Amino acid sequence: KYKACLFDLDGVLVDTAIYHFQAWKTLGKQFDFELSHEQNEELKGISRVESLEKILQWANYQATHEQKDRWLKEKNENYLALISNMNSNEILPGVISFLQQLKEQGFLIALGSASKNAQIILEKTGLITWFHAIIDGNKVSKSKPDPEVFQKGAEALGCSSEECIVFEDAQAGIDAAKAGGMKVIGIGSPLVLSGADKIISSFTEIQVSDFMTL
Ligand code: B16
Ligand code: MG
Repeated sequence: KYKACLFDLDGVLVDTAIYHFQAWKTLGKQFDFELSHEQNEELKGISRVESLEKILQWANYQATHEQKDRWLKEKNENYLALISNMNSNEILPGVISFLQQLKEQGFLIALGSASKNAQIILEKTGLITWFHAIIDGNKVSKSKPDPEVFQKGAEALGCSSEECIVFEDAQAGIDAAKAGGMKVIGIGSPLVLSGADKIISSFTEIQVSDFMTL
């Protein structure tokens, strides 16, 4: 019954969350703010602009439009520097063999990421060759938990939402998939994630046959 898999990028295929964390931490120094790991969890899956807004709220800092624009640019420059040496070693465990299985079984594969840097990360890691469609932060106007990114992914593959399974590490992404009427497999801990149809801690734990019955 399922024909397509839609993958989030950061935290699902590669662990760029650590780079986002470092880049925001560096930026935070400018307004004396130290981002915690718990706060970083809340930034997963949400857009760059929304992340900055949250951080400024936590820091209790009233920034001007000019400051915000400059800081968004600076954060991305920090981030791009951090990911500049990424390679296939940073693909998370089990991902390639899972993609291989999907390919052998004729599944369509799309990316559904909030990141505007998705394309470059897919290229650097060599993951790009697996994808039939790429929907990233440049192609959506509403960010997760809005279902737009996954709906556009399904549309690009010519599939209905019932035919898609989403793989997500962020609560906002799980909520987005559910809002789009899709089944979703959470990657992470059941202590942090809720509402997924199944939760696994990594792709080493899953076979195609495990989700066909969902
Ligand atoms: P960028 P995903 C998301 O990617 C990240 O989880 C989130 O932390 C980040 O703020 C967002 O991309 C925007 O990223 O600054 O590169 O445009 O998890 O949806 O693949
Ligand atoms: Mg993610």
